[in-house]
Amino acid sequence: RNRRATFSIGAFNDHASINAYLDSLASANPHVTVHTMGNSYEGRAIKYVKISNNLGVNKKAIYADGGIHAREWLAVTTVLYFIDQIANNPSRDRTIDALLGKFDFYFAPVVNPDGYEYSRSHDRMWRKNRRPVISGCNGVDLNRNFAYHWNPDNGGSRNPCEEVHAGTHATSEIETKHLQNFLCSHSNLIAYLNVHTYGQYWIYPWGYTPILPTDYRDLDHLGRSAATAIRHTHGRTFTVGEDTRVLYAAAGGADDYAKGACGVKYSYTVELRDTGLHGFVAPTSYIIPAGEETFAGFKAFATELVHY
Ligand code: ING
Ligand code: ZN
Repeated sequence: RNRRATFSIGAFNDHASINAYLDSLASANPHVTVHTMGNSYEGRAIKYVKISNNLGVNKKAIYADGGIHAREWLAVTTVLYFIDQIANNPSRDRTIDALLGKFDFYFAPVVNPDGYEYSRSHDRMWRKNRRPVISGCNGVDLNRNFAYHWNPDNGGSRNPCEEVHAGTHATSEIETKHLQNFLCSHSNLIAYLNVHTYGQYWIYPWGYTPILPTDYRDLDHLGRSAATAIRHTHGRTFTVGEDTRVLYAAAGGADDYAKGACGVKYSYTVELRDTGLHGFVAPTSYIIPAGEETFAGFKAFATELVHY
């Protein structure tokens, strides 16, 4: 049976189909390799792809991931859209060829696969991973569990029954550990997008403090390049600024860790469409336009990044 038959770029696919798609892409395309960060608590492989034209040495790399929060399905489809565009370049876009001359790309569409599958099969609004923490309450909010200024009392919770439970200590979760290892072990990473829904924001550290990073002007400038390109695609407005200032304070997030602990300079949290009409429950009709606008933002961002 052709396993790819169950996967569609315009649908919300299950985790097994997504992993099978990544494998099939890698076997069909010499520019794509598939790797595993490690397994989730329930034993699912957290896969990522590397897309490279295999030319040049010591290229800088850009990494994006989705699905850190279980219910944010549009983040998963959007990262898959990026993978399809860069690996297959279906519209023969010269910008993509140019970017592959400058960067290597890494993408992990589902970094919380246990939560994602639970959201698909049991509770559409699930956010956390699925590890049993205490009797009757499962899950840690992975985006409160990272080991940079981790603090459950700053935008998280010590209560395992709450949606933003930060864990009993930093990096208590295996999924966090794999992601931290990935981020800090790829020393050529210059940019990271931690993709979420919803709200239409392109925001940067810090999440743990309202004090701006010393290089915030650089992050702001590149975020604005992305937001402008997004607006020119389907007219949506994305707000650019610091996590704490434009959204809310939250310690232990992936963007803070990538920048603060691993030195990934251009680290962002991207909140996709919309602004609340459908919220987390994005309709299937959003998948392609959200992919188009966010990828336009991504291309503008990466093109500008070449000059930095
Ligand atoms: N939003 C992010 C969250 O984890 C965020 C926003 C990230 C705020 C990092 C501060 C720091 O709450 C969603 N939708 O999950
Ligand atoms: Zn989220």
